[in-house]
Amino acid sequence: MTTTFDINKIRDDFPILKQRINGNPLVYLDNGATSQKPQSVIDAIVNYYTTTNSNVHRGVHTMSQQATDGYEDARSKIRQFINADDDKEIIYTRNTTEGINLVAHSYGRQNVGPGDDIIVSNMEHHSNIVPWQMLCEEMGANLLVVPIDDTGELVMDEYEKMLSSRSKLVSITHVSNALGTILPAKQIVEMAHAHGAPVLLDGAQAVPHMPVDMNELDCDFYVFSGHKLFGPTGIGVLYGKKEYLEAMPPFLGGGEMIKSVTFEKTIYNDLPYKFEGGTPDIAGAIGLGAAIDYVNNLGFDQITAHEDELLRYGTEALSAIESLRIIGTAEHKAGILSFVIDKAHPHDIGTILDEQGIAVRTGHHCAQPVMARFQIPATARASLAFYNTKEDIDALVKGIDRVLEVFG
Ligand code: C6P
Repeated sequence: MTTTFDINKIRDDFPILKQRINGNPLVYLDNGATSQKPQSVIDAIVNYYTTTNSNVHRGVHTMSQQATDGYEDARSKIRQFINADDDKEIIYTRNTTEGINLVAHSYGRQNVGPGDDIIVSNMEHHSNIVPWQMLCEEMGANLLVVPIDDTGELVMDEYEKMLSSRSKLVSITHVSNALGTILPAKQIVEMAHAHGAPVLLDGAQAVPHMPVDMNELDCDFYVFSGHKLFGPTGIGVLYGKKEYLEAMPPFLGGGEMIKSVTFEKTIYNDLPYKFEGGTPDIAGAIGLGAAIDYVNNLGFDQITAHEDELLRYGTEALSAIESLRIIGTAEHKAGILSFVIDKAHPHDIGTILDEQGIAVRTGHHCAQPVMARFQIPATARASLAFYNTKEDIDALVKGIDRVLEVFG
């Protein structure tokens, strides 16, 4: 069942949005960094700690079983949310970063050798660069970087040229956090598969904005963070195709990821627990499940329609400001408006906006190679969520007017 898209009612579900910051109503446009949480997510976490808190998969007592049920129900919700085939393919992690590191450490060390290639793009977050650099250094492999054009699109011809029998993994973002570009993920996967290379998609900035479907994309790994999807911090997801996960060695050794231990030999647990060593973030998983319920209830038809309209409105408004330049003008974009202004450093833009209660992110957005590509030190970035409004964009434009008054 999908509810009607009543923006005032939706905003009422997010208590933090009622705050005043520096004497002004909060205008929260930093959703790319982390999103706000609806009351239902906060309640799910409070309820868990108030009524159920126990360790999972360990006890026969009632609360332990209830905690296990909540934790595993959330896994099923995640599986349905991304249309994966099996709960075993859903591994809980702390965040996107940990998911990528898990694959680099486990799949990478097992499959990548001297002279092999790992392919990333010029618009990756540092989380999708550094683990591969570390792996390549250790294994004597090469990190190949697909270039991007002036609008922030991937140069597909160059990508095609890089693929070969040496390609051991393609690891590319689904949506760029610094530019907003939505990449042609399905095509990227098909092209890699034609050369026998598996693909990891970094979905950190995709899952809050659009439906993602593992069967449709046919990627081999997909990673995202709960906190950008209106869930809590400290919980993330690695999806992996069963045949890959089955063949991969564990990442962290310890409790939960074993079937039996002697000093002579340890038998590892089945999926997904093989990759979930130690006590997990149970409350985080349950909170993420509640966030997915919330998003499902709104439905992506309504979410993407609303955000597309906001993006169009914001792009038009910012483009009308003469000394402002939008960085990232790809045809298909998620709700991200990165910009620079002549004479005003992004940090000063962010500070002046903050004085007016407007939260944006400024800096390199953990994507320094993107900044290098566009020969800029940083940008100011307004990133949208479904609870944003045209009034938020109007406030941003008014805030930028103030920046222009100061830096004229
Ligand atoms: N980007 C931003 O402000 P973690 O920190 O592990 O939850 O997510 C890392 C990450 C990976 N990939 C992409 C595309 C991302 O956008 C992020 C996080 C935030 O853009 C914080 S740096």
